Amino acid sequence: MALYELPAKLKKHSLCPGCGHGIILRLIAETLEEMELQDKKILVLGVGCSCNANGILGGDDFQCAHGRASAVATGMKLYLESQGKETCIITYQGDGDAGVIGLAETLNAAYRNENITVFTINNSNFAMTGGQMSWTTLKGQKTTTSVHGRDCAITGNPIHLPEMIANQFDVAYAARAAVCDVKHINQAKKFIKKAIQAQMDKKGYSIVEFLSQCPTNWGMAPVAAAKYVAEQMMVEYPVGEFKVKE
Ligand SMILES: Cc1ncc(C[n+]2csc(CCOP(=O)(O)OP(=O)(O)O)c2C)c(N)n1
Ligand code: SF4
Repeated sequence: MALYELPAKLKKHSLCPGCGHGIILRLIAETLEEMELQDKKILVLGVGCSCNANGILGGDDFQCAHGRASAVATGMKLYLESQGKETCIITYQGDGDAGVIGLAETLNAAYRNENITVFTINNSNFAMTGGQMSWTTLKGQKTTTSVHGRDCAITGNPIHLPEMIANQFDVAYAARAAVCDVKHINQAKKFIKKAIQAQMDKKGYSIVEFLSQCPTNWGMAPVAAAKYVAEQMMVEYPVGEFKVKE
């Protein structure tokens, strides 16, 4: 059965209209189906709006404490492989989860080139808790904890996670995608496939960061939020591949 034809009870979520999470999850579902990995995938979930992924792709999911998905995924991968089970282990985390509270776990897994895939969703804020400033918040961007706009002289500068990992560690794959229009959605799907393929080829750690619209916390309609990704976020966060191990 196609992943996106799962019974209605598995499709329930509480994502806001126009949220990028839904597009990204759809792309992951399609890719897993095309690669015939539905029975091998385990989704390791962070805490945040990303929790909406719980149950909607079918198969096994594991909900972690906030930020700990890379550590949990590492343990799972090593144990299940030691038992002779081929797995496709994917973390699905917000930028706050993977790049702030869980940064140590994320970097340690990348440093060791663990054979897992990390998908992290950059919506430039801590969305689920009400839109607070994150390390990914743009310079000058208003959030509930930077009401006059982010002042980087006080807060430090936005973090560029996939570039940092590609530059520092001997990982298999690192990229950034966006889901604001058809062209970038198609590109995002290609990056998802390459990241998962790297794991299945046992090349090691792969990460894709997705620039993702959050209309609710940005106080924008969905179309304006998609435009904000293309015109503001992509200036700070260029999309593309930063590391592809042959
Ligand atoms: C240890 C811990 N600290 C703080 C929280 C509160 N908390 C829940 S979700 C969240 C923000 C999540 O933001 P992000 O990871 O960017 O995901 P998003 O909601 O934006 O998708 C926070 C701080 C928590 N659940 N556990
Ligand atoms: S608050 Fe933002 S990230 Fe969370 S579901 Fe709504 S639009 Fe999506």
